[in-house]
Amino acid sequence: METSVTELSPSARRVQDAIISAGLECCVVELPASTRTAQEAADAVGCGVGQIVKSLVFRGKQSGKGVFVAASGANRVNEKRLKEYVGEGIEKATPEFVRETTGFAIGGVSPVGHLQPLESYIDQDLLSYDELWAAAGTPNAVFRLSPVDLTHLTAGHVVSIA
Ligand code: 5CA
Repeated sequence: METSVTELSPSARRVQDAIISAGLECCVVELPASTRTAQEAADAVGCGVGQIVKSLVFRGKQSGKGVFVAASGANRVNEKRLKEYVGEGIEKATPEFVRETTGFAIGGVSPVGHLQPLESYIDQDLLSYDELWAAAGTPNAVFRLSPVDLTHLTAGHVVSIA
C-alpha cells in the first residue's frame, strides 16, 4: 500500500541513524523550504534564530585537527576565545575540509553523524532555550532537540564563545 511517508535522503538518514544509535528519539524532517541558513531554518520551523544550532567546523593550525562548534544562530563565534579553548591557532575550515571531516556539505552540516570524531564545543547561549533545531545532513533537513540532547550527541564542552 502507498503511504505518504517518503524515505530520507542518504545524508539525512545517516543523521537519523546516529540519533537512534545515541539512544535519542529526535526525528529528522525534510522540509519543502530551504533550511540552508540559520535564518531560513528559523523561518521554516517557526522558531527564533537563536534556537537554531549553527554547526561550524574549524581547523587547528598546528595539528590540523577538526574542531566542531555548535553555536546559537543568533551569535558570531569569537575566534580568539575558541583559540584559547583549543590551545592553538584555528582557522575556519574550507568546504572540502568540512566535507572530509563531517561528511556533510555546508548548509546541511549536522552536529551528529560526523565521519571523524571532532573535538566539540557548545555555545552556552544554546542552553537557555527549551527547544533547539539543528541541521540534519542536507540544506532542507532538520531535527528538534533539547540542549541536553545536544550535549549528549556531541559530548561537547559548554563554553562562552559568542
Ligand atoms: N542548515 C542551516 C542551519 S539548520 C545551516 O547549516 N546553517 S549554519 O549556519 O550552521 O551553516 C552555515 C555556516 O557554514 C555559516 O555560518 C558559515 O560559517 C559556514 N560557511 C558558509 N560558507 C562557508 C564557506 N565557503 N567555507 C566555510 N564555511 C562556510
